[in-house]
Amino acid sequence: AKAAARFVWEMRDVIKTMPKRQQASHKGTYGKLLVVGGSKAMAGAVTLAAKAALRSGAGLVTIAVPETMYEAVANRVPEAMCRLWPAEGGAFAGAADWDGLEIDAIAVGPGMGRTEGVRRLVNELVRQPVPLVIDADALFFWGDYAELVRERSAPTVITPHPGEMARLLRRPVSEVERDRFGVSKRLAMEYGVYVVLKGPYTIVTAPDGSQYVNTTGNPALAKGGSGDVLTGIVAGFLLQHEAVQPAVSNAVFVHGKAADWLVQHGHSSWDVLASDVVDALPAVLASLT
Ligand code: NPW
Ligand code: AMP
Ligand code: MG
Repeated sequence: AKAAARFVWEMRDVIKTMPKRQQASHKGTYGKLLVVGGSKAMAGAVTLAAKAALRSGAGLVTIAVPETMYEAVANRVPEAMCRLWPAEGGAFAGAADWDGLEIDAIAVGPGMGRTEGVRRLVNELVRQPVPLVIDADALFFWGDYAELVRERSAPTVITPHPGEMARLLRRPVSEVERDRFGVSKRLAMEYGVYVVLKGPYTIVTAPDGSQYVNTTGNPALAKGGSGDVLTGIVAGFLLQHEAVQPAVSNAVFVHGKAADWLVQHGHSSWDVLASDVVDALPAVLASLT
């Protein structure tokens, strides 16, 4: 068997691959992102993801949420535009809802819940010919659409934590944690996806099986909302990078680095909130220019 190509993705790799913002550019240059998620019980996740994407340089962000959340979301992220998707088992009225919407990438999952409506919506979004980040509750329906993912020609990135990875593979968490490299690689190669297996030393695996280990981040991130922020950064970077693996690895690096910066600047690893991680992105990104 061929030796596994494994790398540590370091600061110098990030600096080398971060795309510079061009003088001759406008918001469209940096991509139009659709962030799909949200439910009554989890209103924050989708706004965290959208804010993180905007803070990461996305040019235009549209948040798609169920109708019941429209006010909350629209008021919380004034920079983002807003669309609706029918929730709680309602039929998916895709064409009508996305009328006139131009998108360059989609991030789906944060705070979505696991209703029948979500299942249908996710299956619909997987068919869109743009780069796609699948996270959180959208991963719950993996079995439904995995074959569709295999046939996608635009890049697909999935961002499971070990619990989500275990559910997706129908294996115990202990088995995932015992062989983080192996399970990531098999999944990435089988479905042609970029796999971000989260946790300390997050592993990014490309569809060719090459693997990139992240060294930033700390237990301050072990709090609700952290993953939702990562999803936004990944999507934001995907829009701006030429190549997918550096986009994803840079996102994971910057996300962890923001948490590291916080504990070095007046925060403890107890108090950090996911919103603080978003708020620390400016300091981290400024250090990369
Ligand atoms: P446990 O509890 O540790 O024993 P789920 P989720 C297990 C939204 N959120 N890391 C774990 O076992 C998300 O966006 C909304 C993590 C448990 O059995 C999703 O839409 C927020 N878990 C939704 O909540 C803030 C691990 O996996 C299961 C693990 C559900 O997402 C919070 C958890 O996975 C949240 O982000 C590990 N290393 N190892 C908001 N403010 O709106 C084992 N597990 O059931 O998919 O739940 O991650 O909370
Ligand atoms: P989620 O479980 O989806 O909210 O994602 C959690 C995020 O926080 C992932 O990016 C994890 O890699 C990160 N994270 C959680 N716990 C730790 C930890 N102890 N050390 C480093 N990163 C962590
Ligand atoms: Mg999560």
